[in-house]
Amino acid sequence: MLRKGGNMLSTKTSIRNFEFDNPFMNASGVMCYDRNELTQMMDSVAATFVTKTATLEERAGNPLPRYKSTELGSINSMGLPNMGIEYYLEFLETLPEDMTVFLSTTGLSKNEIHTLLKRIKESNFNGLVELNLSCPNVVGKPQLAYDFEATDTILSEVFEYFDKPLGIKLPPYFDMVHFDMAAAIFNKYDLAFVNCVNSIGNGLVIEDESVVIKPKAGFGGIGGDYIKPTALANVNAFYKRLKPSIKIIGTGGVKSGVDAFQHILCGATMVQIGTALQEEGTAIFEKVLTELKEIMHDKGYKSLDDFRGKLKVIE
Ligand code: HRO
Repeated sequence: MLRKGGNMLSTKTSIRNFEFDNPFMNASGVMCYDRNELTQMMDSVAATFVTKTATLEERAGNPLPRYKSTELGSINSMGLPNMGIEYYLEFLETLPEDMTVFLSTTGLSKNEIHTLLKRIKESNFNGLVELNLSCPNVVGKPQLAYDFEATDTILSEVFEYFDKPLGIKLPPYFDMVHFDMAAAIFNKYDLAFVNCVNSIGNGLVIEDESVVIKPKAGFGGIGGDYIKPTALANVNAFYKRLKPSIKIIGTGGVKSGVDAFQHILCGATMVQIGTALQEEGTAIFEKVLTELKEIMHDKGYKSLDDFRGKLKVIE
């Protein structure tokens, strides 16, 4: 238990000059579709939130059923349902000035990405932008960040004009060579953060001889317990390879203080919760924050810096 008086423990964390009381926020796609859900995020213990990935126009997304929870996590093929960029910009403009939030966005083409980022550049939005390069669920659209040449090209074009803090949402990588190649590209740019990881794309869950979601014959993005080891590996691989100015957001399989502690140990600056937030609602943030503080207290850590990136290896 935490003692009441004299408790000097801090869970503060920061990206660029933005400071957050704790590292917790939703993962884009969960509890962030509209004003109602974003307001629930604001009323929670989470330090900040990210919007659903916004496209230029509103989208209905894929046909239902398109999300299914399982014992070990979830599968989704939402297909980028969102209210459109103007809706989110309008909502974000109503927030108090001292509140820093994340706006997620992506285009269905290179041109759309540029149109969106130019619109955001000209807007009054003054938080952090998360460019989603890894949506696995739009039919006919590959995950951009698996194409290193295309990723390099788009980043080089974006950084010619975009001057607000920008990070990218990455798919999981599974090969050391790919960690090296991706990091070499990201290190060329003034990225504020990379977010590791999006769902593991194109998995298949089967029940009673059948797929469980309708789009793409049942193929969809996998989240939850299934993906924690992959998420931790990606957080740690990029923490070791990226220049220190590029922070890591850890996402994947977080449902307890231990999970969050492990993400931070691997190098995460912020920790996002997706599947567990979908299943348990915003009360998950209070639980996970309390558990994280208890772990820090038991280990004698007073700040996240005391253990961030300090994963031990076996000599
Ligand atoms: O909307 C989705 O289907 C979706 C997106 Cl954009 C994403 O980035 N990751 C995901 O698992 N689902």
